[in-house]
Amino acid sequence: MAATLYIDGAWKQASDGGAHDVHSPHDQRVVATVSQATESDVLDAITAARTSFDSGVFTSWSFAERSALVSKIADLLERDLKVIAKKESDDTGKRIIEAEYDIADVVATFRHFAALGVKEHDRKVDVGLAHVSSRIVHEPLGVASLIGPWNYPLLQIAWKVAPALVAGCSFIVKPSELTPQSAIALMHLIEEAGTPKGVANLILGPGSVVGTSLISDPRIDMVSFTGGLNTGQTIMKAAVATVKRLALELGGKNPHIIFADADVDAAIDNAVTAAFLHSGQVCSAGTRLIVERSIHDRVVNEIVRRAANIRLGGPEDLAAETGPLISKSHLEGVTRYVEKGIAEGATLLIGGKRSEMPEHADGWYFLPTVLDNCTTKMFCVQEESFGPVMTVEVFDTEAEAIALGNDTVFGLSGGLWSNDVAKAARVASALRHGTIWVNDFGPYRPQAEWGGYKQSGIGRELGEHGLSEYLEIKHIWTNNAPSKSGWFSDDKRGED
Ligand code: TXE
Repeated sequence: MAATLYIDGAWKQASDGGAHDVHSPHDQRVVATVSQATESDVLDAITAARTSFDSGVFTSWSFAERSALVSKIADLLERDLKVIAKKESDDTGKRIIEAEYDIADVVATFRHFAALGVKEHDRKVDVGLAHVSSRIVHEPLGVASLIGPWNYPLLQIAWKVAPALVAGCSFIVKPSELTPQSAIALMHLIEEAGTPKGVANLILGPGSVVGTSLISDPRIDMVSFTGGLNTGQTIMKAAVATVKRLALELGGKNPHIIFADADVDAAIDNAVTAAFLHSGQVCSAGTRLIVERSIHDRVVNEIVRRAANIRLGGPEDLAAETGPLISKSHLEGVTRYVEKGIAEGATLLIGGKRSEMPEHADGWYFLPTVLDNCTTKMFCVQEESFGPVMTVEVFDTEAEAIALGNDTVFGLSGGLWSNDVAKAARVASALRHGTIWVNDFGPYRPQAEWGGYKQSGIGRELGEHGLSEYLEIKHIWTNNAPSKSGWFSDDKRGED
């Protein structure tokens, strides 16, 4: 087995020789066997990151030099795009074409941060005193743990690694144990591009085994995490003792509002995509449909017809439109979620169970599902299933649509459809979510900030703010005509 941990500039096996198999969600075959780090490997990785940071080996590079490195990694990613996409498709079960789109987005992320790095970050401050020069400078934050999920494995890691490199941080990457292969490939490219030893480190294994030190060790300055709410809460608790900076992206339950005055055909088509793309395993999936009562039947009947036609299939199935769920336990969780919705009074219109097609027998395929007659207090409306399950609620007034759209502890994203420009602007402003799409659902660009209100997380990735997360801000005040402060008396009385 190849050595797959990357610690202090060297590829290593786990210190106890431990390894685990990665299984395809499509047919359960073993697609890779990778090292599973021990606690002592994790501590070695933290030591390497801390030592490299404190030595100045990378922080001494200018922003322009680090941007050039990130740009070079983008070139290497582009060179290896198909190979990496195949690995990601093996791990996630998603179609190769989708994985290729994702790796193209990874390249775009690296290019965005490389371009941002060469912009001027520091600034002069006019403090109103001729003899004082005052400057705000930006410095690398320190050592970061970068922990990623399994739905968009390399993309979510890229949103963290690219800005961390531009900023000059040292870091430890930990991808999901279910999808480690693309992170291993990225680490090879980071090495090939000439990153100094110890700056980038890779730890593999389940969070419950290798995560504790990554989120609590005092030598870690920051944890950037994308994953479930419960894990996010665990990370916040662990970060308290040493007041670590946190960047958390914890998913959402995203409202998708259709007004009767919208282009309803376009809205329906986008609603199908929003809910069922990647079988709903998308943090910004539009799985909570909120539709004006007068068009409910037209919209829902058409969505159900479309859902029935969605073709499920594995990586190599050219006719497939979406793939399996990530694991058996996730499939079981989504099944229970639908059962609970029905028990609470929702009406199952389609799906609600595992695919029974013979070609899906070995995979974790769940049918596109629509639950109608939902109300806001139901578990299935409030909680994220992270599967292909759309819930439907109705409204009569604009105020009701806004209230429903905001009746959630999450706040990652939301969409609305209306041809009334003023109404669309009012609703977009009233919805408390980090991204709002008007007459659209789903697109994002690395140039625009991404992140959540409320329990969807803390901080923002991408955009300009996505780099700021990895920087400290320092104010340097220089008095060019030093003089006494004169605050306390320098009277010599009492010295005799
Ligand atoms: O995520 P976890 P899971 C949501 C989605 C899903 C649920 C649970 O609703 O059903 O989360 O998914 C690492 N210390 N999202 O259980 O456990 C873990 O190894 C340090 C939303 O797969 O949060 C993995 O690398 N690390 C989401 C990462 O955290 C720990 C994407 C995510 O795993 C750890 C995925 C610990 N104690 C799921 N425990 C999104 N926001 O896009 C786990 N990890």
